[in-house]
Amino acid sequence: MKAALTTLPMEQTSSHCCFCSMQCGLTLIPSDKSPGLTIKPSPDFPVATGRLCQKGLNAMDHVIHPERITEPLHRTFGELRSWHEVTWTYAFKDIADRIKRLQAKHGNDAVAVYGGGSLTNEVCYLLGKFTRVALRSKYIDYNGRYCMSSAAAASNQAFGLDRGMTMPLSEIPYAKFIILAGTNIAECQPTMMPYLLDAKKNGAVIVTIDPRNTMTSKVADIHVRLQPGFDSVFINGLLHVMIEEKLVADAFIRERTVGFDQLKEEVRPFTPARVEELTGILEGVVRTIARGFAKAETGIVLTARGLEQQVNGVENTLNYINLALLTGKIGRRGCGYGAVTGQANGQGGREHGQKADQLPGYRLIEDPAAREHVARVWGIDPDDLPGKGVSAYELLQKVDEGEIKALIVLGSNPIVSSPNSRMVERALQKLELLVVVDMFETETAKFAHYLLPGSSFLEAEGTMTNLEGRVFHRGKALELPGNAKLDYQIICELANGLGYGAYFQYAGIEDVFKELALATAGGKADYSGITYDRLKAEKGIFWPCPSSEHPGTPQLFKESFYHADGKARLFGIKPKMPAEPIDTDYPYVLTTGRLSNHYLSGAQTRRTEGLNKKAPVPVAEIHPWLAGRIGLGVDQKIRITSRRDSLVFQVKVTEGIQPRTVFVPFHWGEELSVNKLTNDALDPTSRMPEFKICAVKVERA
Ligand SMILES: Nc1nc2c(c(=O)[nH]1)N[C@H]1C(S)=C(S)[C@@H](COP(=O)(O)OP(=O)(O)OC[C@H]3O[C@@H](n4cnc5c(=O)[nH]c(N)nc54)[C@H](O)[C@@H]3O)O[C@H]1N2
Ligand SMILES: Nc1nc2c(c(=O)[nH]1)N[C@H]1C(S)=C(S)[C@@H](COP(=O)(O)OP(=O)(O)OC[C@H]3O[C@@H](n4cnc5c(=O)[nH]c(N)nc54)[C@H](O)[C@@H]3O)O[C@H]1N2
Ligand code: SF4
Ligand SMILES: [Mo]
Repeated sequence: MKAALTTLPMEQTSSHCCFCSMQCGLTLIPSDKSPGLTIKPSPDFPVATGRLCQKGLNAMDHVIHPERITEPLHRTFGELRSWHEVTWTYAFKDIADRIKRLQAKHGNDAVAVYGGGSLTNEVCYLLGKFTRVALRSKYIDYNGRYCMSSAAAASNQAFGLDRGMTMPLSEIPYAKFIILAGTNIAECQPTMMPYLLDAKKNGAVIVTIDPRNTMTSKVADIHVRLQPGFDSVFINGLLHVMIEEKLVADAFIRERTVGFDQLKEEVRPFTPARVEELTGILEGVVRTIARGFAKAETGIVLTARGLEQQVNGVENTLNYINLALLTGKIGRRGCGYGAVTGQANGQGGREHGQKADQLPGYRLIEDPAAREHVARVWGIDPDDLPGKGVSAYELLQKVDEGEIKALIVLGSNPIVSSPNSRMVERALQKLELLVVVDMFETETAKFAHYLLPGSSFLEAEGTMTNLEGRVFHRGKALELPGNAKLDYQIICELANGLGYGAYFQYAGIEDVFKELALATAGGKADYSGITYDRLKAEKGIFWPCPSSEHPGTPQLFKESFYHADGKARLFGIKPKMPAEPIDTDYPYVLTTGRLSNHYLSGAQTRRTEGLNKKAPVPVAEIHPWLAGRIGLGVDQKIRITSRRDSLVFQVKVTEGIQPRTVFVPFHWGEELSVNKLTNDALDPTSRMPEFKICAVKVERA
């Protein structure tokens, strides 16, 4: 493999960080040091003006990394196991021939696509179109299933619309009471912290709810250290107090919601005394938070993966939404609910057809009107559109079961990021064709027949949609290295090889966006009033934006919600057990998550020296009580065993974690990959895996 070469002359100097959903603006400036450019915060992008976190500042390192793949690589397993370079012409032809043969023998659905939430709207859109039009397969899903699916399902059920945040970040400083649940903003969206600190300066009370003391809980007035899995019990306690003490917004509930009576019944048994018994959270704390939030003139509730990545993730999220609805804190200044989106384009990535049941514009693939509309834009017969497929993990199970024979992965590293990952490892080895489009030979690419060099964020122009629902344009800054290709061109050329090139003729990426905008017209995530010209002039437009005169919609739900009757839905939640409750054999809870210096499967940040040296390996966090129980000595490691596997980790002993809980970050592969231990039980609605809870044994190693 050749060292990656980046021809540094720039086409433009502004871009956006490739990592989290804040999508901070950055500027490339010439420097004396290699590679001749450094990254500085953008002085004018209105989301995190003048700020970047450590990841953003170091975001160029992986782009110019010597391990970057710059030529199409091919290998046959068996005798010849090592990669050899091939031409793009050879790769496209051979991949298309193999797909055609597999589909002739096993049917169209034998070939599947697995996408990602870091990709531009245009690439996400094309992946969906490619699967339905060129492969004519129903099987596509993406890594966002592991990320935003529970929040998405809950927002759709409650509001009739899923845009992560119902309001722009600029509303946060006006909130007088902020609840942050299962969201570690200080490490995961660091440049959002100034908004919270501004609110605090304006007198806001901040409550964090998390089994660990985090960097985020440091700014909280009250930190609720809950055992994983108990959010709905705790929230029912808050709702109980609000109703019992008549603190709810009667007029808002009457005029703008449905379902209050059922909710009232459900929370009746959850007196603060009972909640204390079940969770250990003092009665007085329950009352203080309930009263504080309900009585505050304005308030915001933010949730993230902590309570969403559970088999009860949708219900947990619905219960947090209940807090905002019951107190009328939505659709006005300083108020709102937000599921804090994770990936760079985690928002746009879930709107344009990468989901198994979805067509562009957040349309449902099973809705005849939606099929009709999108088929017309694509120039095909609606009857030729496949039906709905299955969720990401279930798709990988179908690989394991042999129903799916070929898989194209673009923008994800599912061996590191999927639960119960030994299953995934086994499954991928059964594939007759695995094509990975990436910048690196990831853990997943180790099992690929083809590894195709795709583009990095600095090389690919396109649009992204940040955690607020703000659509913006990201220009091309650098030339592609070697023979790497733009992701969108790879998809179009694969379609061409399959004989469907006529449906993928674009003069450039802006052309793809124009078609995307048409395909979304009239859908829930309506981008039809957005153009590249507007985005360049306006520095972002909030969807829905249904016409060229429409200014976009920063604050949602001012007058009505998106259900047919305009009302939101309250759902009374009966708290349920996790899929794998602790017992005498497996007496502790393993929860997993992130660190500030690494991003997701680590494919990019483990190759970034400045970040990797700060956290070279995963370190498990345990409470001194647990350390004492297992007789842990100085510098000893621990063995964590779940029903699926057993791994050894370095340890940090900290008072800051709930005593029965162990936390391990998931950014590593192979024998350091905590996903070998995690449970693959799925939420019945969102099909989100239970990354945040599984029962484990902990011993000295
Ligand atoms: N540095 C960094 N930033 C990132 C990412 C990254 O990998 N690294 N990833 C991005 C992506 S894709 C995402 S989705 C977001 C994720 O952002 P977050 O969801 O904020 O991150 P996590 O660490 O997964 O989980 C958040 C917290 O949930 C807590 N938690 C665990 N179980 C429970 C529970 O039962 N209830 C409650 N209330 N809390 C619980 C954990 O202790 C943890 O502190 O971050 C984005 N930003
Ligand atoms: N145990 C546990 N597991 C989890 C989670 C957890 O909290 N706990 N969180 C889950 C969550 S929230 C998420 S989002 C998933 C994410 O899981 P993954 O999707 O596996 O995460 P990434 O590391 O972002 O993988 C993206 C891959 O695409 C490549 N890539 C990045 N940008 C581009 C591009 O523009 N073009 C191309 N062609 N390739 C690109 C990168 O090099 C990388 O290999 O992990 C999930 N897994
Ligand atoms: S906050 Fe997120 S988008 Fe901003 S620099 Fe850090 S990782 Fe990048
Ligand atoms: Mo995520």
